[in-house]
Amino acid sequence: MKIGITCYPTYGGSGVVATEIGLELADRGHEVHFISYSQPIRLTSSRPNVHYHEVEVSQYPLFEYPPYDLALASRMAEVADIYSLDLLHVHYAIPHSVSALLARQMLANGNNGRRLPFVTTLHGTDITLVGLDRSYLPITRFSIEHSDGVTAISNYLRDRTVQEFEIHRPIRVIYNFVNCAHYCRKNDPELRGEFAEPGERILVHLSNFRPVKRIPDVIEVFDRVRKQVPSRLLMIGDGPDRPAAEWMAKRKGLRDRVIFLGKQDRVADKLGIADLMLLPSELESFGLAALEAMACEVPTVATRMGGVPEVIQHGETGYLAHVGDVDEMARCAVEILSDESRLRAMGRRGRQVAEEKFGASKIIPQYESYYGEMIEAATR
Ligand code: GMT
Repeated sequence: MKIGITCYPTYGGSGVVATEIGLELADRGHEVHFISYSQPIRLTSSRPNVHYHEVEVSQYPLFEYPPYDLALASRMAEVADIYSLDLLHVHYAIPHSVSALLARQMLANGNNGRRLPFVTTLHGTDITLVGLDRSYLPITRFSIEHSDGVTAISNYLRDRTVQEFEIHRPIRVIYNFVNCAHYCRKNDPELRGEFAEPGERILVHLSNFRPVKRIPDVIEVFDRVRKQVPSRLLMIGDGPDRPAAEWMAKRKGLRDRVIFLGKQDRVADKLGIADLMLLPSELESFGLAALEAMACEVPTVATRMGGVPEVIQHGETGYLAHVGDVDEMARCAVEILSDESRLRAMGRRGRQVAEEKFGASKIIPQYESYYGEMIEAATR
């Protein structure tokens, strides 16, 4: 198949998932065309079957808000026409789904009029935050209703979309996935030694540091843990709440113990040497960071919110607590970090679940068959 993929190319779960899907499809022999305003971050080297088309957005004094969604629609239609794409797959409804809708219409009205089906994958904040903003709700709802196919990354997100947007069309749940060959335990004392002394535990947090991630809770939990377990905290990622977290860590005397790494290209290396992941989010529709940690045999202490319980089994592959209950999260963290054999057993179980339920070889064929259905329906 020839597939066009559009996503937010910067750091963030939906862009990561979109890029990884593209790379997996390309490895399976499909032709993949990324269409976006910059190169997706995990698309680091040139690969067979992978193409990238940049969307140029012109700046004119008249455009206080340059119309990216229109430039994207034009580019999608152009690329689809020139490279004879079979389907567009857009990640994050706003505005990608609307642009795809326009591109489909443009192609249908062109010289060799044809239907270019498109699939919208809902990731979370496009529904739970942005999509529910009154100014975006009607157009988001419209583009979901008029997509050829819609997928959601968890049952939680599908149900919430149906309920809050009053959607009457089917939405297929296809879980996020992890490449278990790439995400795995790294028994590398040298790399560990870059961040911690022998005998110290390594805790890790990975996110875009937005308020929904409750970054201050990460620091609060760690502050309690390190009083009982010698440890360090790696903070991977960047975003608006990073400065407040840095300030908080300094104020609590944790400057040497909390290491802010910023945005990282080689996330798997850092997760692979960690002992425990902290994910105290207000809401996660899935929690990709927890899945990547699981593949690296790293259990997660997370909040029991959204789609997280579909990923983490409490007491088996991690721990789930109420939002804001930093004492409980710290208690769970200390308990597991103090019991080496249980920590490793929980890590191994997490790896097994990651492989069996969320491995690329389980999930990618679900997308392939869904694309096939949509392409077939469009040619009928
Ligand atoms: O909140 C983020 O991390 C960003 C956002 C995105 O679209 O980039 O993440 C959402 O999609 C991820 C990938 O599917 C999911 O793992 C996250 O749970 C989801 N975030 C929320 O629901 C808050």
